Amino acid sequence: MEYLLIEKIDGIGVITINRPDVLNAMNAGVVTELSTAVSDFIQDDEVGVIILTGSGEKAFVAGADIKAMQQMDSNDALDFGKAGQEMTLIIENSPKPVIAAVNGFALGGGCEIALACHIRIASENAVFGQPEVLLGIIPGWGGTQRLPKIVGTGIANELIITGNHISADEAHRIGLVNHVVAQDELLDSCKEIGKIILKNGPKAIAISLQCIYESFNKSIQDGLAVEVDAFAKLFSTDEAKEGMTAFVEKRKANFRS
Ligand code: CO8
Repeated sequence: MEYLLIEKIDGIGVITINRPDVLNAMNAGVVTELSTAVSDFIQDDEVGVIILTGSGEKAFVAGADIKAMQQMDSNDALDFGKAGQEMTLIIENSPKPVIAAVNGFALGGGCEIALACHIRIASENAVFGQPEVLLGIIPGWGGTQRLPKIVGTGIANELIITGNHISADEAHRIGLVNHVVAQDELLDSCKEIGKIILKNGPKAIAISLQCIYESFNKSIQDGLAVEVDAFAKLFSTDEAKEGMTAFVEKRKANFRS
């Protein structure tokens, strides 16, 4: 990979977007590589949790590459927009939880990548924003869709039409990030959460995420129907037998051996 660093440690796959000279801005090559890297970890039996971060201490991702976009016409922008949206869907639909370790600027497309992740942890110096309107464009990788679902329409409206940056603490206050930690503890904090997740049943994790995302826009009745169907199906898995038997036998469940 030209733009990514890839690492596997104890069941956790770490993807680092590595263009520090341009604050990890995303050109078409980075989009393709990130889609491939997440897909590869989804297929990899040795990986149960994925962490996504940026290289250096300044940026997670400062957005789509503005110098590359400056050269684009509407057709190019459609292709670039669709490729980026597909990348966010690969992340969001991953059956293995994807944790965003936001280590600095998460602006524009960078914020949108974080929005597609299942859990967002920020370092104290992280900065979030959707500043596309300052460039005369709008978010194109899901910002208008996912941000209101996470923080509510009023706050999303303000962030998107002012283009204002917000601090990690403000992002935490509005529910955009789960936790804020010191920068030098960021990756370890994400790994700690990953280790907790790895103790749990992989099918139960995947199906939980599927129920949450599939039901988001359904009525409560339709959402409950999706949930109860998935709940019942899990009872025929070895995983559910092992989990409940382990509890009854007063031992720890072993899901991944
Ligand atoms: N694209 C390209 N280069 C960038 C980007 C970017 N998004 N962000 C920073 N860089 C480059 C700078 O040009 C600079 O390069 P150089 O040293 O060659 O001049 C280098 O990174 C360092 O940046 P700064 O000197 O500007 O660093 P500062 O600390 O002064 O400022 C900021 C940091 C505030 C992050 C500032 O760089 C900035 O505002 N960057 C742009 C942020 C932005 O607007 N992001 C949104 C982009 S639009 C987008 O993401 C749309 C996503 C959907 C795409 C849909 C496709 C159709």
